[in-house]
Amino acid sequence: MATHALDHVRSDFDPFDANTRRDPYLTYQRLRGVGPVVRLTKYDIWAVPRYAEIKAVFADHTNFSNAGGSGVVNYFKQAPWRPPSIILEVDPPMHTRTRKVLARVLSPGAMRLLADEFKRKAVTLIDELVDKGSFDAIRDLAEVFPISVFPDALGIDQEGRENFLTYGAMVFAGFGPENGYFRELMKQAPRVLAWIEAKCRREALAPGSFGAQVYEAADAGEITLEEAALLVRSLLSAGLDTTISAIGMALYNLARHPKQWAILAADPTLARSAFDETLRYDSSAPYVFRTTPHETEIAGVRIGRHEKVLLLVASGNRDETRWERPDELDITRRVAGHLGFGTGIHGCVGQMVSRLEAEAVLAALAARVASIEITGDAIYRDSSGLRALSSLPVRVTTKQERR
Ligand code: OVM
Repeated sequence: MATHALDHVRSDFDPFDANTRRDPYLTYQRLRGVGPVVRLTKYDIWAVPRYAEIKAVFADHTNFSNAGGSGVVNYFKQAPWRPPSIILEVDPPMHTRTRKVLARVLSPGAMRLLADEFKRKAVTLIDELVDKGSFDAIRDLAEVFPISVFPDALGIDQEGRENFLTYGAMVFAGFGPENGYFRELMKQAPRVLAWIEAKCRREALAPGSFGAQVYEAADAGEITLEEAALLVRSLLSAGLDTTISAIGMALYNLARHPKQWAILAADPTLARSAFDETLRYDSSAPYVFRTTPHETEIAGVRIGRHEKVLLLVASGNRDETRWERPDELDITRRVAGHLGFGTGIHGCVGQMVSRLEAEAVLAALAARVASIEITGDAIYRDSSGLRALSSLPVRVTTKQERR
């Protein structure tokens, strides 16, 4: 074999470029083909495209830290745009303490208390839309349903709820390089950050809500009052834009695959696994970073200290060595083990809320709708941190019409 000066492969692939993001899967496939870790020359970062190494890095928080920031900005070298998250952007032992609090607030028992309300609200909204026949699956559904349930569960009042969305957009745009989209959003920062701070205060949170329960953990001495406010901020950061994007992408991918929709319509109890399969097939949170606190290695390739490592989750979810027919959407497959919520100690703590919301929407729609026709352009949102649509015009045919 020839000897190479480099023990790794380089690529000029730009994961944050708007055009690349529209259809990244062929590029992901090529990256998986060239090596377990690839140097992305445009940003001087490492990218990990295969399932096995992504999973291994997720499992190794000592060599791959979250304290360096979950986006492209390297907090070991550069100041973050906001005080770091005390659950996402920290390592153990701090993380162990804060995670325990949110894991309890968002536990299966908490989900059982919300399930009926989520289902009832989904049926009401879906009935309205299905009666119209034509609607925008993003603006009228994916963006409407989470806003109708999550802020209430969190415990904030009606005032200024639109700021919730703008803040989520800032957080996820802040994952990528500082671009025009991020700068434009940040013009609203003074107003939005003041609103966020106000909504994280104890007085702003309804009794019994997720937010109030975080403060109860402070009363019990598990966390400080300052930490309680920051954990509520995490719920405000990660609780809405994420589910909107995921539900939107689920609707888009099911609409694009009429046979899969027909399977779901025939058996709406498949809604939950259908949602997970869409998260595998077309992950709405397509990547996340780790940062090396010291020199380490990935699959034998030396990685220096304070390097950013981009985990291409959406690529691992299409890895042909892990999945049969990876490029096929198949809502009946065994999809457990997909990386769409991450995995390991930082695996999405709110994933059960997300599944509850998506299941409510998809099951209600599948109960009434025999087929979905896309009637206009699917428009992608210009966020570099999330894969999401801003518009998807559809027309639905009900089971009654079909008969
Ligand atoms: C947080 C946070 C923000 C964005 C995403 C996220 C995916 C967490 O502030 O804790 O998880």
